[in-house]
Amino acid sequence: MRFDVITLFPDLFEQAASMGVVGKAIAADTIQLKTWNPRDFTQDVHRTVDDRPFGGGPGMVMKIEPLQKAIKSAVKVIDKPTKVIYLSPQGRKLDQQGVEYLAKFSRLVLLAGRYEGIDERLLEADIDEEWSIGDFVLSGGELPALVLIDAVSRTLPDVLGHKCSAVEDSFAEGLLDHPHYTRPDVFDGISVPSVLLSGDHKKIARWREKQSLGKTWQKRPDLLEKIELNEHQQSLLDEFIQELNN
Ligand code: 4GX
Repeated sequence: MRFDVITLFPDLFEQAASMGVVGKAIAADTIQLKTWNPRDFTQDVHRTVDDRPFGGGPGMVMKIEPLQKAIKSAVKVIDKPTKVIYLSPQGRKLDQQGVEYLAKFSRLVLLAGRYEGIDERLLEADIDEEWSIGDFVLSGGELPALVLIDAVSRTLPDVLGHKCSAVEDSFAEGLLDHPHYTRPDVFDGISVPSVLLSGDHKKIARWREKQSLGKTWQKRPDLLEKIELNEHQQSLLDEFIQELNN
């Protein structure tokens, strides 16, 4: 999977994308990341990328020409199924389902905007899809672009080992993860649930699934409304709720 990011802050991406799971995937060439600075596509001595809004008002708007040149240059480097994406609060809200949809493209071009936004004509002419990472306002699209890259990369077959795919499955099912513990087995007088020390892997898997259902029911009941629990899951959840009342 290849990401091309249009950004005034390429350094931010070099930094963030060198770390952790995404960094390793780039090192292994499972994903490729390239940045394109609209400033490099300007003609004037000041390398101007923003201008005052028509109609007046505070703030600046990103100029159309440097952005369009940057997008077109990025798009044409390789001939692969590509989506050009603009990160903005007006976009479709990103969730794991959206992440999996985006992961199906072999290449994404991400436009990370600054200032008050981009010229609307660029949106109409060159943007395929608009996505938001949540209902709040940031000072730029760079962090949303990094969020998207991280979340999409994690779903790719070779990025996480098989070990982690079970964890992934729990999210794919629309549930929260189960609780985690590590040593020491007693901390401040609080013990790790004994089942986790039992060595009985079937019992452990059952406990984790029950916790996953129970935590989702407690913390994010809205997620449960979106999915249909099977009979086994429903009885595990009933058991979780029953145990709370004991
Ligand atoms: N999820 N931002 C985009 C520029 C902007 C301003 C106004 C359109 C209209 C954001 C988010 C986000 C900050 C990125 C403003 N674009 N992006 N930027 N939330 O807040 O994706």
